[in-house]
Amino acid sequence: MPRRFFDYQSKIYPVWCTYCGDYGVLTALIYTFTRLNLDPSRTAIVSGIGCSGRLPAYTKTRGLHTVHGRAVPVAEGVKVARPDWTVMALGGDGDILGIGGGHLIHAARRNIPITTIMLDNAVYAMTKGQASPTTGAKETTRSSPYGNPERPVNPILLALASGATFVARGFSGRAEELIETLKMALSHKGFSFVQIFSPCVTFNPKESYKFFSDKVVMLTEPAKDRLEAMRLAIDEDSLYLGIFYKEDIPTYIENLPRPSRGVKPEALNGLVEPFG
Ligand SMILES: Cc1ncc(C[n+]2csc(CCOP(=O)(O)OP(=O)(O)O)c2C)c(N)n1
Ligand code: SF4
Repeated sequence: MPRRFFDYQSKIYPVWCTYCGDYGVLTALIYTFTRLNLDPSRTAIVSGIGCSGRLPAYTKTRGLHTVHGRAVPVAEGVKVARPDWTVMALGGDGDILGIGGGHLIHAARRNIPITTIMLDNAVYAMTKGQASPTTGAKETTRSSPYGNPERPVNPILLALASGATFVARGFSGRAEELIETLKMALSHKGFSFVQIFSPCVTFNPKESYKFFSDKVVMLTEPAKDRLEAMRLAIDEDSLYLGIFYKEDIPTYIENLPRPSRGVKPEALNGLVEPFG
């Protein structure tokens, strides 16, 4: 029997501020699960720490609220142990690009078959609004009252340069498009990365729903190649939504060597004395 919205929604009421963008992401994600009719017991959301990191508690899928910056490697472990599950790593821009930035690059280049969902509000919201890796240059935040001296990371460009085989962007204020994007990301056979603009109405009121609504442009199809996708990612006039790039190549799990009878001594190349 097809599953419904309430089959995926937990009874825990979110503690996010009223109008937080994360509500839109939660709702879109649950609709995505419904449309894909995913089995909640074979679906896992692994989160880091932050306002966004609370999301798994609000769903009935399997969930792990891990530590700051470690959603991606824990999700990789879950996927390797349970290759038949749909596994997501989910966190904020601080979590996925700051403390966890190294993990993103390596999961992408290895083509680990998980979906990384980054809820981007351009601040460290849970710790009360410090500048994060996606805070714009010169923007004022609680930790940069005279303007941010750093330049931001471009998450789409980083994911593309790291070799991600599915790279997309959504906006929590454009629910239908976000559901379609998440559906494609969760159906992708390799590593997928989705950046979602998710406004923090409390600590970053400037990047509001209106700010994004005025700037976003929906892509009609993915770019022909990685380079064209990179050009779209650096376009400063339009913030593109949808799938920037998609490529079907073997995943890390498919590429794992499977020796039929253990390691052959000659494969050790004299480095280690074979046992026995
Ligand atoms: C190792 C470690 N360093 C720092 C913290 C403090 N901390 C908790 S949440 C957070 C910021 C989260 O920001 P982000 O990942 O962008 O998520 P958001 O709250 O914006 O959703 C930080 C720095 C922590 N919990 N663990
Ligand atoms: S502080 Fe910002 S990100 Fe956190 S719940 Fe409130 S609006 Fe959402």
